[in-house]
Amino acid sequence: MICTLLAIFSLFSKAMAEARERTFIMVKPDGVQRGLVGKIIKRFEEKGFKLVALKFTWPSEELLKKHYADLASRPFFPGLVKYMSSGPVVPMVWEGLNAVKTGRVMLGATNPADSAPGTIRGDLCIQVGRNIIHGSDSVESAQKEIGLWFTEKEVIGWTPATTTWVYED
Ligand code: DAT
Ligand code: MG
Repeated sequence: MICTLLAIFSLFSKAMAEARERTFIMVKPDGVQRGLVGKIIKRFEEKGFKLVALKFTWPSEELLKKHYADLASRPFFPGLVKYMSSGPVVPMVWEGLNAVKTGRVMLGATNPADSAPGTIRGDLCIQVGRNIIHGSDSVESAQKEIGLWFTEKEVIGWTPATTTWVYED
């Protein structure tokens, strides 16, 4: 009996944890300059994901070098850091079931020339060096990126009134 209850509880808490997956999404300087912030936020809101953190900030080269540390040896790295630090950006954290993977699908391929129509990059940009949006590529990188851009207090846990209309019981 206790075992059954524990099993049900663990399945329930696993489902809850999955629904609370978080991804780091950022409108890049070209997205901000081109007035696409509202349009991009709207896509994530309309999907049903929950906004848990957002800011408007002009990032330092130091922060961007940490954010893109994995790409430090790539030939495009200096240009990437220069572009990303060229103006304000809008970093955000979105939460929901499969937020990381679905977020990447919503962004489209890294190079907009290969991004499917209907994706953010596929619809709104043309070149890889001006691809308007960043999204975490794994749950681990999301955790690292959220920690780089936000303090714990800046990430807000809350329950939208729509939750039971977005998720099955
Ligand atoms: P993504 O942003 O889809 O996760 P990534 O992590 O491989 O792609 O690269 C980070 C960013 O670096 C990418 O959004 C745009 C830039 N970039 C990647 N490959 C590039 C290339 N071949 N030339 C110029 N910029 C590139
Ligand atoms: Mg990446």
